[in-house]
Amino acid sequence: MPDVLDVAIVGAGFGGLHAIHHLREKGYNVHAYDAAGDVGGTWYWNRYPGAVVDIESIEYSFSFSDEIQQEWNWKRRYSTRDELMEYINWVADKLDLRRSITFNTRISSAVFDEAANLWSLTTDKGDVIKAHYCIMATGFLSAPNEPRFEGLADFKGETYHSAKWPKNKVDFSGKRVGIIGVGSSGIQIIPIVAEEAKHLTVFQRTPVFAVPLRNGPIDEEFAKEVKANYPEWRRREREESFGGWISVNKKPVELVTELCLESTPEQRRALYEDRYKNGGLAIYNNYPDLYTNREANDTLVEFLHEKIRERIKDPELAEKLLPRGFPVLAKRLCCDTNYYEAYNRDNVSLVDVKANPIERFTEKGVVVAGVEHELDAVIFATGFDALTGALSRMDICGLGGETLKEHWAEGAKTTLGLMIHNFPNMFILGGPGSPVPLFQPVLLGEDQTRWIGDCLAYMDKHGYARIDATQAAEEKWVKACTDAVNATLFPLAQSWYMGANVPGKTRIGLCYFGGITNYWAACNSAARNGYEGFDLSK
Ligand code: NA7
Repeated sequence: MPDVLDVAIVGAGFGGLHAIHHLREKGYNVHAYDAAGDVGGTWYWNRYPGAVVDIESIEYSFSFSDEIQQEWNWKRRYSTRDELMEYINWVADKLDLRRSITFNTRISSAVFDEAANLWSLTTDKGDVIKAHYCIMATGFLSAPNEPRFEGLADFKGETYHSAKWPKNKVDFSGKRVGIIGVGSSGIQIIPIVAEEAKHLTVFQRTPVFAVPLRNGPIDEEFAKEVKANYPEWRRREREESFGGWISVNKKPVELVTELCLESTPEQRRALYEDRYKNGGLAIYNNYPDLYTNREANDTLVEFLHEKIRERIKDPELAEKLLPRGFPVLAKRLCCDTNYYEAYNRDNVSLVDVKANPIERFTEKGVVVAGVEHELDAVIFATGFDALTGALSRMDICGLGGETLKEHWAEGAKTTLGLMIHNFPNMFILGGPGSPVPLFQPVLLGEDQTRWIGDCLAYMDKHGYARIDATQAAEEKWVKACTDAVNATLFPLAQSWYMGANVPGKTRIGLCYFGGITNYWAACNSAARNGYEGFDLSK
């Protein structure tokens, strides 16, 4: 390896792997670092029982190589974590990516050397890596959220976090298990652990909207058809979709342009049933006013309440599981396999920790409302310090000694979700200010990397050594993000999209909610105009 890399990449998940390949192909000297023992990013760590992706396999996959798209055959309609890991490993081998990655190595700090225009990255082993550019492919759902519960250290039972699950199978049989958290991870874990544990106690703060995933073996005819038309599918995912996926009931669907409030109840019902029949995230492909108008949104709330009630035998319990008081889709929709049905079992009970938050842990269990729930094991499915956590937990220091923590003290700020003012030559994939939570992250990562690759080529061509987002451009982008989110119903929910799930985190629209087309129009226009909004210097 050279003394100074062209590009250091932090992270070897989907984004980092594609970045290695793309930039290597462009002739750059690239090396990536990952704290994990292997490729996979967040999928490497999220080994919890039931882990599965909520976007159809045929869409949640790399698009940059037709050879890869054609050669790989998906087994499941939605890939389990294990199948995704097989795929990611296969891609890494096929493209010989591992020679450009150092595993088991966490980057603990990154400091910009202003005189030399170089990033110095220090690893947890004390090694220092120097690079002209640095790409943070650190993932938007990778830094676990681990709430500090009083007395947790006294608890004598086992503890697990969904995002740091052990490699060996955990055996819950005969045990009294508690689970805190009913987001996507919790609702995937619950039905499986319920079958194994002696008793499962679910500590629920906010009930979620969950719809059936309807997973199963992939329909091979459908997969063949998509493969035969991949360029058009990918184009439409990128240009004519809500979230980067277009498959609904095995057909590529158009964006809905009619408004909910201008449709008849019968038309609405037909659309909702159609999306529900597909399962998974198809519901996002819906009336546009569901995202902006509470009255419209309520029609879908009502529809989903009805569907949830049908799945739970005890009507009183069903009421406790119904999400209320915030718009549907404003928090990430959850996709489940037998989640609500798990509550029909005798060995599953629900404890509301909204009205009465968890008081403390004891040696034996968890105390809520003065009642001690004795447990042998507790699963924390408490999510992530999303979008910012992976970066703000690293010591990153830019121009004039400013740290990223200082820069983001009042909330994350970026330009186009790609760069941060005062942190030159550092790019982010799927970071705050990007559309990542609302757009298929694999495709977004590919496209952002292409933008970065083009930018590096431009810098080389013109002899520039430093690129930094201007303060004005950053303020403009933060305003664009704020205006876009405020035009929607998203701020009405306490979600990780808004930074509301981590105590003490600034509540701000953490991503760009203005739509993928507008996002790329802004990024491409900046590039076309000689990287307008960025200071380039020699
Ligand atoms: P989520 O969706 O953020 O869910 C975390 C869950 O943990 C959620 O139910 C939280 O309740 C709950 N939580 C967090 N802290 C506490 C405390 N202190 N007490 C009780 N309950 C708590 O994370 P996931 O890992 O499930 O999913 C993240 C994304 O991964 C998902 O959106 C998909 O995109 C894939 P809350 O809702 O905050 O009241």
